[in-house]
Amino acid sequence: MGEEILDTILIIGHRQPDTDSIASAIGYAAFKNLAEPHKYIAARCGELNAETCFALESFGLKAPTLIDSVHPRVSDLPIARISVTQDVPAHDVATLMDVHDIRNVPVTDNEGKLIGIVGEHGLARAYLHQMKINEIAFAPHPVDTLARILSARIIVRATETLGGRVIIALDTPEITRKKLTGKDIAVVGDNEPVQQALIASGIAALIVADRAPVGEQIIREAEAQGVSLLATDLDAFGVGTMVNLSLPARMVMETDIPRLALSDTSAHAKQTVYSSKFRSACIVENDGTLCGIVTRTTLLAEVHRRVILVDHNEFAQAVEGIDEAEILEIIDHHRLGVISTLKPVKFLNDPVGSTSTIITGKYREAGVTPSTAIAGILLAGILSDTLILKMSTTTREDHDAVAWLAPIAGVDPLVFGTHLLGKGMNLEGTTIEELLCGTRNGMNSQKRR
Ligand SMILES: [Mn+2]
Repeated sequence: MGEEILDTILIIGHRQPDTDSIASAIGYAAFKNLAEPHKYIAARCGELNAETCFALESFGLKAPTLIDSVHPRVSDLPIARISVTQDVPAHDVATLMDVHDIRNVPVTDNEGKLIGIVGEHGLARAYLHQMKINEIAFAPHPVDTLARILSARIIVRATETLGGRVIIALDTPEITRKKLTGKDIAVVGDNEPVQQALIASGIAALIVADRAPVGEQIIREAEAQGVSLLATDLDAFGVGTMVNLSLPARMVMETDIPRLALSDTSAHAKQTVYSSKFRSACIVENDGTLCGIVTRTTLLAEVHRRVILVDHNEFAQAVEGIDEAEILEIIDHHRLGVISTLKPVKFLNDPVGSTSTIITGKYREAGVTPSTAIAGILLAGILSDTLILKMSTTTREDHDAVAWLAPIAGVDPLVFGTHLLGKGMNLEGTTIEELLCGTRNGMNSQKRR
């Protein structure tokens, strides 16, 4: 599933794929990708037979992606790509929730791996616990983050990061000084002697609150002592509140996260989201990297996988989940079956010997020469379906297509075709006459689509 990316369109043949259905899927995906690179993915909904394996190997091609269903998946949903890294202050997480009108924000480590989720409940609970702590502390953050949260000016920047207890200087300078260490942050008002005493005691930072003026002398002393100096209009209580709201996301997140993979079906996503207390789920890659989040709102979107069907036009032969998919095109050479589609569809049905013949026609009409490998696999598709141009269904177009493809593929159609059919029937050593006359066991019973 790794190569499947968002917004891709699958080109897929019938169940129990034969060489024509694999060849036409590969050939048409390559053709469509000429105009829109990587948008089309050749797919199959069954195991390859020996003949097809031989054809792919002959031209160095990979088997198309195996798809078990085309039910809508998580990767088809409109995923919200909002997240924060673990050190982002809760204050910013709350702002993000408010701005984007979301209730949960995924949290990642610095490598982008999912480690938690901050929800409204988690925030509320973290702060209920916080109320019991009688000391306010500021988890290490950049000085700029503190300044932003407090709407403060940085007057002296002594370090880049701050983290420590936050003490509001209510006591006399002597008592306050005893409480402080070199990591701490003190909050003070319009009281220059206290400001001076605090700076002299060698704290990490001084916040002058409540619009108090900051004198020249104080600035010089802060610079000399290596104490960061900030000034804010907030009062001491406001500073305390905002510092409290600056707990890093990792301290307020919850870790029992409902997880989904991009390849999960949207039905499974619904189940996960509705049964989760978060009413959402995080989407992660195999290595734990966060892709995004799905919520109940996300799930309201009606999504369909987009597919192009080749070499069949009946429900019974189509991949599982086709009734939920959006069929964009059908290219086929069989009699009409009964498939109904959600929307109008490009339908190309031409009673030629193989779907690969029709795909070859697409290249020729566009004046595009396929690569050696694509020419080879299309040739294999035609030779397989027409039993080397001998089936009663063989048309002029099939002959033309073979004559055009063979030199590009660099093979002799008769020699290659004999090998190919031989592989399919496990008839190594059979002569071409035997093959074509169908004198060997099982030949005529093999159904050719
Ligand atoms: Mn066919």
